[in-house]
Amino acid sequence: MTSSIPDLSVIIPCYNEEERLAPSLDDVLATLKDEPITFEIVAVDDGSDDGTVALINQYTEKHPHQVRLLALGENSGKGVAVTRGMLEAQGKRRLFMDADGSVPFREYRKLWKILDNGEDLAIGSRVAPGKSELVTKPTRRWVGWCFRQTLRMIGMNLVDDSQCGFKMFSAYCAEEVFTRIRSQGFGFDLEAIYLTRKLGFHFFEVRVEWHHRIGSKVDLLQDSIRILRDAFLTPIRHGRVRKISR
Ligand SMILES: Nc1nc2c(ncn2[C@@H]2O[C@H](COP(=O)(O)OP(=O)(O)O)[C@@H](O)[C@H]2O)c(=O)[nH]1
Ligand SMILES: [Mg+2]
Repeated sequence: MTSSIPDLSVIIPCYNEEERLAPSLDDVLATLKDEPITFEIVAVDDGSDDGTVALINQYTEKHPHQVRLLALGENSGKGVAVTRGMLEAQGKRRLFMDADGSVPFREYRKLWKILDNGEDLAIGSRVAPGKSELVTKPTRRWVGWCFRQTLRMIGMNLVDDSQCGFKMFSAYCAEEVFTRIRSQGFGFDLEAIYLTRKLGFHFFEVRVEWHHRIGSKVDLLQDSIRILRDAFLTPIRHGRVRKISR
């Protein structure tokens, strides 16, 4: 890193990711090595009880200027992990991504361009007509359908794909949004988009390449219900939030 404020921070929430994290970190480091930007990677350990911390430590030793570990100590949920990482990060732009590397990191360039165009938040989206492996399983399709209908009913259908773990914020937007986040689990994505809009920032959704990875720890039914509960509470929790005048 040449300047103390990196151009880009990459935040990776990690909960028991000893199996899936290394290829993702390698992908980020290899992609950014040849790009004309400075960067930092903030790996947030969410109280893992496997070898995740030891693995991250190997990377911090090998890449002390690029990789750092933020250890939460106890498992607190993805929302808490991303929030802490976003606020700990220093970068002018801050991207969070899942540890499983479902989105090839080179896709960050698409999000980067959107921020170049003056948006404050770029949202990676998996929505592709008839092409996702997820839509083949009937239970997932059914839960997904109920999930979307419920969001529509409560007016929280803000984007086509709120749950894809690949989003880039400007530092200003990240700080205003993540200091207000209340959802501890997977509901934080929707809450972040809601807050972005309510604070008067602008966002844009862009299709990114996405590959199904085994080892997901998401409980489809239970986590969908938790996300819907947070989605329902979000407008109540943030009723008083007003547009920031810029
Ligand atoms: N399941 C789960 N994931 C967490 C937690 N905290 C952080 N994460 C991270 O959230 C990301 C998404 O998890 P993943 O299992 O890939 O979800 P999926 O791709 O949506 O099925 C990964 O980087 C996890 O390591 C947590 O408490 N539970
Ligand atoms: Mg995943």
